[in-house]
Amino acid sequence: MLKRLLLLLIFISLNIFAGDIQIKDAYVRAVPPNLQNSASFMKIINLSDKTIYLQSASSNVAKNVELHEHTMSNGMMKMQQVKDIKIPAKSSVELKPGGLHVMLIGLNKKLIPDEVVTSLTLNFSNNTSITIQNVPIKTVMMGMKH
Ligand SMILES: [Cu+2]
Repeated sequence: MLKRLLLLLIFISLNIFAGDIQIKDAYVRAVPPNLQNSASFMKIINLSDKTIYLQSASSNVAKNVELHEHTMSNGMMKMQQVKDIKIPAKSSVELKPGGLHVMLIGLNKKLIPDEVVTSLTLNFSNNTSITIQNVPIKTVMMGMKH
């Protein structure tokens, strides 16, 4: 098993630095209490000169966390799991409603606007794990269909 460098960082000013990776403006979508799933969005910046992949994620608010993308097929928005999310060298990727997202499946906490998800961990291919604490929960109007 690969040894992962676990970095616990306090979420100050919505920006997190962990060596080669910067996470910006992370948030989780608020959902009505009857919904089992939600998603998290953010901007991931790769400051290094090597390609880095986001490979998996986990959170204390969901049983399973998957990496997903949305695609259009026959005019319908469809969602599917992806193996990883590529962040090219010296570049960034935006996870946003209607696009790539971190899918939270089997919620064990109500996701109420203006509250926070206390912990969301992202595992990257360069053996770095970043735990974002106190991720804000926000109302997102678009892309509710899952
Ligand atoms: Cu999804």
